[in-house]
Amino acid sequence: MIRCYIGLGSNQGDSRTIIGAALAQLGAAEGIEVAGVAPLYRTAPQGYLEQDDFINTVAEINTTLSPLALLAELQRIENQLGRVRTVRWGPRTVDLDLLLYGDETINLPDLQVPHPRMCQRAFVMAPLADMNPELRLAGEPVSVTAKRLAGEQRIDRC
Ligand code: GSY
Repeated sequence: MIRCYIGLGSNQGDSRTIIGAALAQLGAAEGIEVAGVAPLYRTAPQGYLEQDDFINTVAEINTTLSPLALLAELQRIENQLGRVRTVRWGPRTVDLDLLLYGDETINLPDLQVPHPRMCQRAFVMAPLADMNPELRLAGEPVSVTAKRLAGEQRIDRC
């Protein structure tokens, strides 16, 4: 079993229900066990600012799937929950990002792990720090990164 972290976000539709449905589908998938889920956060949009707030969280999973098989499963769940890929940084029903796959580094055209922008995103680092504050990324514990980033983006537990 490989321990992985998945970032979940939604800012279209009933985001809390949609994230709940995504977590239920993750837990029901062959080769995936959900080991824990961080609290939900309401977060200001980052990147493209002219859109609604997001609901974000992070799930810890254990999986027997390969990285690409796990990515395919995440995309299947996104599609099943109605995700349509239109504006690159725009609103979305649900986004499931593979953040970490064990301690592997993966550089494929369709999959970069660790997720290349995760350490700049308070909406990822805060829930990740709730799950595993001592985890070290980019040379520091994620709890330290999360505290620093919290001053740069509005994020509230909800
Ligand atoms: O994959 C990230 C999607 N996304 C988000 C998000 O999930 N939350 C916030 N707050 N801003 C975002 N901008 C993008 S793109």
